[in-house]
Amino acid sequence: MREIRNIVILTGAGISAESGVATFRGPDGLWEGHRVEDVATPEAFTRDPGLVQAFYDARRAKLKGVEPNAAHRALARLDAEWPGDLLIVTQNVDDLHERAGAERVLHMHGELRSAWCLACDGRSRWEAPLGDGPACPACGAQGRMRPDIVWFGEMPYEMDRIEAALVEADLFVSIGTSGAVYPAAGYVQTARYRGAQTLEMNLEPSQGSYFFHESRIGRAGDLVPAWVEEMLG
Ligand code: BV8
Repeated sequence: MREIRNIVILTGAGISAESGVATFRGPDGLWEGHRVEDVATPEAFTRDPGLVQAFYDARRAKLKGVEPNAAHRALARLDAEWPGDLLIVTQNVDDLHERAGAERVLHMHGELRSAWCLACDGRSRWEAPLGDGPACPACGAQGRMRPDIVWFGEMPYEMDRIEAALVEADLFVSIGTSGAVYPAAGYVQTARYRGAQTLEMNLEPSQGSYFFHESRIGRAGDLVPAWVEEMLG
């Protein structure tokens, strides 16, 4: 087994579950009776912008009431102390990795705390609701802001940067994701094909469990700090 220098960590909703953030496909996975696939699409936004804005306004507001958990804090410690390359690629749109202190974080599906103006294409840090059609801080256009979130059918952010990190990875770790959504669910295969060791930590085997050399089943709050201890010990 080659020496581990470069690490890519993919995180999903399961890493934020113990912070009280709802996952997508578990028992708490519906929002007001809607499946994510039905509201997280450009078509839904065109058809019923008020519903989609309300979905994201509610989740953005909830961010103020949740805190990073032990798994976020452990990854932040690894980020700070790991001597080689490290990249946390998160599917999550919350800010809990950053609030735990992690710096090398890439939000491939966007962020709740960012708004995207369709008039000027500008992105702005955003805390308030978008449903009441606020003006864009950059261009002043009224009611043209959408959540800066990658919806189904839209291109995830920074795909080239992610692919480059996967190609160089000696270790690929997947934490708290069901492996249901592409292209993220295919990253383990890319990394493994290039010779990386692959580890998944999840409450249950993910849909891609077969592709991992090792699978640790349990809560991220327990498994991730123990794993970071192993890596830094
Ligand atoms: C795209 C933002 C074209 C919204 C989201 C085949 C190939 C390529 C694409 C497709 C394909 N087939 C279908 C597609 C299209 C589609 C797709 O994958 N559909 C699925 C439903 C089949 N993909 C897309 O549209 C993507 N774009 O393909 O563009 C393209 C393709 C390739 C190259 C270039 C261009 C865009 C997908 C992004 C959609 N947006 N989010 C929002 O957040 O509101 S996806 C949404 O699902 C979230 O981002 C979420 O992060 C993501 C994945 O869900 P998970 O994070 O895994 O959460 P989930 O609830 O499913 O699982 C949680 C897990 O945690 C569970 O396993 C549970 O057991 C575990 N857990 C729970 N508690 C704990 C725990 N684990 C540990 N500890 C705990 N305490």
